[in-house]
Amino acid sequence: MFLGAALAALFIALTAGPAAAADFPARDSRYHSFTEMVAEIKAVQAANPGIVKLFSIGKSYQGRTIWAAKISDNVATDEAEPEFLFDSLHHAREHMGVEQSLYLLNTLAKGYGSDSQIKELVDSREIYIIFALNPDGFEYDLTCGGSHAPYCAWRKNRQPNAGTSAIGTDLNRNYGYRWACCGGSSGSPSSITYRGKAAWSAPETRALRDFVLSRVIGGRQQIKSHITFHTNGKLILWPYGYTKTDIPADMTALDHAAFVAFAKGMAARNGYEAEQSSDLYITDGDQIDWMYGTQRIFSFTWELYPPETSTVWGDHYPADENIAAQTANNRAALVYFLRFGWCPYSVLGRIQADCGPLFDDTEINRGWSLNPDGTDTAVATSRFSRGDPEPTTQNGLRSQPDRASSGRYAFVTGRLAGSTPNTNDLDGQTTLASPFVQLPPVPGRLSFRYVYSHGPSSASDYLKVWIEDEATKARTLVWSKAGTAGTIGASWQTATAVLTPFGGKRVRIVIRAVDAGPNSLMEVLIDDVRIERPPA
Ligand code: BZS
Ligand code: CA
Ligand code: ZN
Ligand code: CA
Ligand code: CA
Repeated sequence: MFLGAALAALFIALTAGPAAAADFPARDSRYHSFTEMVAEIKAVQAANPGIVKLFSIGKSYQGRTIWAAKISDNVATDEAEPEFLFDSLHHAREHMGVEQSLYLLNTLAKGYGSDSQIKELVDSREIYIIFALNPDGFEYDLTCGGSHAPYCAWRKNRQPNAGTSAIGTDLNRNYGYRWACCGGSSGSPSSITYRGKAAWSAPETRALRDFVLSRVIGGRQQIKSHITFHTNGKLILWPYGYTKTDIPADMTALDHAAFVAFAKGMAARNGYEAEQSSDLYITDGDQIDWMYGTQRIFSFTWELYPPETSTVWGDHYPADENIAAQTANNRAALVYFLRFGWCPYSVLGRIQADCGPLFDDTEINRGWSLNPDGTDTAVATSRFSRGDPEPTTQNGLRSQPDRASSGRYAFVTGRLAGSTPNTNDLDGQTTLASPFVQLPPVPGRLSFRYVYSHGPSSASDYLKVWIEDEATKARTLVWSKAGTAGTIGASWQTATAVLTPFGGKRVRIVIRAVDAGPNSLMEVLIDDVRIERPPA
């Protein structure tokens, strides 16, 4: 009996891990199986240890490793370089994506010693590739019988679902941004677009999420641009998938313009078609919606070769003779993406204004601190908060605008509508501080958008902006505006200040509003804070 129990335990130990490796049939042997993929990336690392470092972002449901590589100079060190993310194989049957990721790895690693453009990209950026987000599906897809054996045309992961024999979650419907919102996924476990029982119910999406969140440093997301490789249709898709609206409230007009221009720039280089992802069909809980919606990463889905065919087999199993030409066809578009993706606003010709050391449209939390000195006297409801300003009118005059300067959010005092003291009105002092930012030797200007409205006031009311030197803690006043006797209505204005005295320093921006004078309504809003690049 003990022996029986021990044998049973041994049997469980031996069978609990991933099943034996599956492979492509001889006619498609140029495709990499999961095992061959792992061997290939290990060989590339071994041949290029100075610039390629493999790591794992976590495990699949069945316990397989989700492999990733970092490619950069000084690869073991986290340098202050813009970061890029690529991933492939959310969907098991989309094997060309793995080939595209391996092509990219090889292009960067092999080109480093011989191609000056590749060397420059690798030296100045930190590039991450996640090769197969869905390794369980990868293996399973090569294990079916029937007329297309060994292919299964499997899409989802291999996670069981309670109360049914139907297996798997569509990983590209399981992300936690507007999950299940809009009819772009299925609640039925037997569907190929089953979204899972909750957002992030799949270990594979959690692993990707946790890796991306680990790249938020000092409140700022280091990954600037991202491509997820899918098949098929030869398309470049930008967010959102959840809505057909071109510029919904959770996208700024500027970001939309950058998405369109950047996608078209890539498409011009590989002959794909660029469009909003919902132009294909509505999806919810998909990856790029989460990447942009919560992280403001310029995130694209590439639908690789082949073009749309009439069958699932034609769509997903092009002969392996196509791999070399079709992955190489994307070289120029990938180089372009790596060149401009550190700041896609540069594609719009906005490099000076929008690609400096700091650009914050306040649509997500980018690491500002409230009350940094602990000296603020305004109560919580009256202080600055980041949110959607509610319109307020007092004595026929608009005191708080109903719109942020960009997108839907701004920093706003007493955010809610109304003029109740200490609730909607600022009373006392409230202070915001940006994260610390390294300025170049010759910095561009500080610019920001603001509203400063008030009833009859005096110079003891003010809005002031300082630059604080991290090393000395010294604060220098660079801009200020004081209250006046008249009544001033709300309108968005642009302010600028010269930063040349702070060249080469690590600094932060400190913004303070004080309502200490006559007890009348005072409102302050701040949006679109930029430390620009100097004019070229
Ligand atoms: C695919 C198609 C893909 C999907 C399309 C899509 C991706 C739409 C991202 C929107 C956003 O499976 O390759 O259905 O996931
Ligand atoms: Ca580096
Ligand atoms: Zn896909
Ligand atoms: Ca804004
Ligand atoms: Ca207010």
